[in-house]
Amino acid sequence: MGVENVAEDIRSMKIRGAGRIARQAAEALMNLVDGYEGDSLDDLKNELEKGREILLSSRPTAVSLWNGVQAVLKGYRKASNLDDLKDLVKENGERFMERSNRATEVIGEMGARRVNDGDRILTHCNSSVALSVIKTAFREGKDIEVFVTESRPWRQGLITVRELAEEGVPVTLIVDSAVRWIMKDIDLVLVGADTITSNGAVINKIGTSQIALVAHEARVPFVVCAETYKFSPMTLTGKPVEIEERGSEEVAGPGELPNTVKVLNPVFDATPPEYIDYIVTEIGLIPPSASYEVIVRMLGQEFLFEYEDW
Ligand code: RUB
Repeated sequence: MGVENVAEDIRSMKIRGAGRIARQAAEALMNLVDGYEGDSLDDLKNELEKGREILLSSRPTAVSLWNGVQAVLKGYRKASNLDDLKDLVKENGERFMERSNRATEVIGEMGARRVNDGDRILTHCNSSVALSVIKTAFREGKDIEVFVTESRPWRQGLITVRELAEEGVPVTLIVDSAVRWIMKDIDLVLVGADTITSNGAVINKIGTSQIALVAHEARVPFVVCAETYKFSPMTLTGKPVEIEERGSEEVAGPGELPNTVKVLNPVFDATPPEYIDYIVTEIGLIPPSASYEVIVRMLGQEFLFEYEDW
């Protein structure tokens, strides 16, 4: 798929979830160089720059998109001929895809070590990385049961319950407001992340922070499952994470409300580090306070300063 189509599908939520968004954007840039039939190095560089901007403007919150795009374009400005530029983008892209897929697997394996036989797990929305942990634990023969929030307004919880039911995992759907009611029966909360800031706050689907608060109150471990490209280099430089607000029609249909009623539809929220027990990454289980280290070591300052929009 081309850049414009991928950006449109991300905007309209056909492509969703922070990891998928990043991988599809990476693929779109690889396709762009693959399909380029011109013979101008500068022209292809301009196309890549335009593609980058179009992709980055599709959704504002998940830093995985920014990190994925940067990983594919790393060093492209220095390419001195067309073939080198095409090879560089393809190699970078393949490396990123491999890293992303492998990270999901590794996090599944490491996270599953902390899942005990008999655990009742609560998850929110639809995170492929949190699901990797759950599925790995189940495939290892652990007797687990999963409770999934509906996740209004898009109801991504329905995708999660279907996916788990297909695996044979015992799964129950609950409405978002039932979280505190169910928490007394839960042993472990597992969620994904769209962005993790340099101070260890986790930005994920709206409602995540309420779940963290309730888990904290009930002394239930609250665990985030996220690849290192969900950590935000920009937060090191003081840039706040933009919380996406989507249209009112996602919350209430036409004619359902008097026209004096306003609707607010923020789709992500921030969970403070003090409510997070640990973050499972592909480089290990880390406390939220290690986020600064992850950003500096894994993403690097040079990488960051290659672009103006950090
Ligand atoms: C999805 C969501 C997911 C994270 C992590 O929100 O909040 O928990 O993106 O997903 P949306 P993953 O449906 O609005 O994109 O672990 O798959 O990267």
